[in-house]
Amino acid sequence: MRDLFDGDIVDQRDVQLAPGAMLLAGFARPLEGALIDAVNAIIARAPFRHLFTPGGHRMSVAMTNCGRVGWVSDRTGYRYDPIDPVGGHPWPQMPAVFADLAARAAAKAGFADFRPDACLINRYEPGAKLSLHQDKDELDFNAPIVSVSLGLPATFLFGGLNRSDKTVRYRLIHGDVVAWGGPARLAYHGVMPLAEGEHPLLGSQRINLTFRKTR
Ligand code: MD3
Ligand code: FE
Repeated sequence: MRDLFDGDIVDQRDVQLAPGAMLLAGFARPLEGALIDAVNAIIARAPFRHLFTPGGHRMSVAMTNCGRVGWVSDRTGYRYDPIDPVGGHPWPQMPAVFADLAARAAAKAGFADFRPDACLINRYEPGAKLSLHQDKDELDFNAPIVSVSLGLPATFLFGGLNRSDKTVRYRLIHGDVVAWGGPARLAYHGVMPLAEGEHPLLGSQRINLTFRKTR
């Protein structure tokens, strides 16, 4: 992330949540239709599924992926896998609209040349949550993770480098994009149980895209 120079225009919907964590509020809004169409094409071939943790717990968030590899969890552990274990075939390709959005958002947040090779797609229905965790299954922690929120709003928890560090809560709404890099890259984070609601485009759900460079 670079410092500002004299003459730079500052978008006031861009907010640094923490060092390395830049919220681009509403950045994905202009693409909402194309993004939802792309998600629907992906889930026709790689449906949402509830993964099990290595500890044997069924996750309340349903997941799928697109890109060269996808994040999977089962009794043997977590990994990035080129094959969707449900269908036994490669994950759907990452649509250009996804890759372009992720790269533009990362650049705007100060992370040049972000080329993700995986996109994990999370679906929250009311009550679904994601417990506090770190994203550390990727090999390159120099690259940021870019997240895109669609549908119902969520309360996101952002902590520190230790699980016991205090957490701050942020509301993430439809169209919000966040780039998480630098000192934020290995911060603990999670999502509070999704509240009931009805979104005009997505109904009673929240969909979150996370773009990752895994190697
Ligand atoms: C901060 N997803 O998929 S997105 C995940 O809303 C995940 O579905 C949440 O955590 C969701 O792993 C949060 C925001 C996010 C994503 C990755 C991060 C925040 C992050 C990685 C490091 C630090
Ligand atoms: Fe995460």
